Amino acid sequence: MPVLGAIGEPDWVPFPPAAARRYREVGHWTGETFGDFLAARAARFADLVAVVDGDRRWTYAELDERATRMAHGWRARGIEPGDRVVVQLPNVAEFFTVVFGLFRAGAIPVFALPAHRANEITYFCEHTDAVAYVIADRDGGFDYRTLADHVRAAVPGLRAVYVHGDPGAHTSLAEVPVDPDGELPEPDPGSVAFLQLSGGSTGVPKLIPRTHDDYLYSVRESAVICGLDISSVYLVALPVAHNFPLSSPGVLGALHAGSRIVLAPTPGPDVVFPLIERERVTITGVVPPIALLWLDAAPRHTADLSSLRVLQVGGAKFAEAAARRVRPELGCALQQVFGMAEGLVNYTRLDDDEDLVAISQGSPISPDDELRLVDDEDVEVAPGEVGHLLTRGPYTIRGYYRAAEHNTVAFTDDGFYRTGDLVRRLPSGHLVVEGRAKDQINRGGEKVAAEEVENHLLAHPAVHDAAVVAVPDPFLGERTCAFVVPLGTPPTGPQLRAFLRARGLAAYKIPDRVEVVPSFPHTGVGKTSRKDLRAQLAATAAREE
Ligand code: AMP
Ligand code: DBH
Repeated sequence: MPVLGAIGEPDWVPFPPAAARRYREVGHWTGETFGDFLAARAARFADLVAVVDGDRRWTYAELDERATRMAHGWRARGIEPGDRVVVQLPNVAEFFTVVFGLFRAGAIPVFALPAHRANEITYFCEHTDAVAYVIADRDGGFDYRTLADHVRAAVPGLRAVYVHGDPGAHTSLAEVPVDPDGELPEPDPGSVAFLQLSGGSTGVPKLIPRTHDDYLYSVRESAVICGLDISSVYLVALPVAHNFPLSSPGVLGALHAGSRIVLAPTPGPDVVFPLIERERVTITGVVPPIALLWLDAAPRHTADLSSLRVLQVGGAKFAEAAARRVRPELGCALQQVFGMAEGLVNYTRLDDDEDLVAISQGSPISPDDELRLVDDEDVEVAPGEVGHLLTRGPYTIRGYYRAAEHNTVAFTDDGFYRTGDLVRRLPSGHLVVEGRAKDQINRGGEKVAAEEVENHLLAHPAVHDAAVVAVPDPFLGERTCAFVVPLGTPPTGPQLRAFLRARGLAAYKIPDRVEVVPSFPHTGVGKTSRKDLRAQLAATAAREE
């Protein structure tokens, strides 16, 4: 049943009863909660190593015990079932004890990313009426306690800030765990387990309510699709709370399969490559800009990467030109992952042929994922044509958290989520992402897909990365601007244009403007932020006026 929030609207949109019944009947939803999930894994894999963080190695049994002590600690500190707690931790082992402790206390973690600042965190705390906020003292040169001071002053409802490390004026996380005393609550598996975030390409991220039942289904299936077992070692290079490293198959898939999780503090090759060698890592997942860094760093590194079997790349379109470099240059298979925190996740399969893996973003997890490819009028497009992707299924939300108004535009009346992605479907059922609807550039009526032009630019030997965005234009409506990060000697605009023409690109797709920059702005998880690139162009335009 919907839980009523302060504003009188239901907090979230549950699955319709008939759909929920069916997902249970066919066995997608098993009725397991996250608290039970960890207990079951610990019973099965007790003495195997679950988590490696620097020199610390926790077995499954130890992780389970620590989570239980943390759960009792949260209860002792007045955290009630259903309370929201904003968690913003770097890649440290405590992420697991905090989050599983909250699950077992019946509380609802809100998964912030380390890159979020006052604007986002204040919003998460206010919008969810969070009672507590969990941080690390410092990370990546940033002091989160100062951020917490700011957030506490702005959000009176926030009762406490728990700090991993030196707490300063706040409370030490190390003081929370206590010996078990009394019963822990038993949440309904059909209820909201946590709030995940959407990347928020415009404005602040939206909050995504995921249930125990729906999320654990996607985790179990992902572990199978990605071939995880007790011999697998999954390295977390992206921020662990992001949906991709959390669940596709991510750390939860690794726990499901009895695999070992290795936490990397940062994704750069100088940190990650030696870790891959030391821990004999078999699989990891990154966003395209990081994959490019690894590809370019591999030849000058001596670390032994031979244990790596699968490099997953997802979060944004991985250009075909880059995809084809993975096996020859890193010596492992590529798996493309096209997912969203709202639900639907697609994978190329480990036995797909190399061409399919290079050009497609995979096919859905579940036979019950319903996909519709439609035109601007919501009419289904012909097979093979590009359309807006709408989806509904056993692990895709039916509405954002406390967002009744926005939900009327983000979902269809019959519950399909409007992904905002433009895709086409190959006869094999694999999807090819052609871009986000709002990233398409409309140059006087001629549509330019940013990804297509970027793919051609990436083929130039002096181009490390490329991003094409729209610039407002009084005559054409929009023109194209190609931002380029050079590799070695920077190429010039005329050189790049000549290169694209030589590759047979249509004249209207040749970038009107080329900007060579040292690096791109990134989103919280490390995707190239086209929003920020557009903002940079707008700021320069304003200065020039
Ligand atoms: P979010 O809503 O923040 O979870 O981001 C999900 C969005 O990231 C998707 O709707 C896509 O636009 C994009 N995305 C994720 N994976 C891929 C991929 N492999 N290729 C292209 N776009 C992707
Ligand atoms: O970008 C994403 O949000 C994403 C990418 C790959 C995701 O949520 C996922 C896999 O689960």
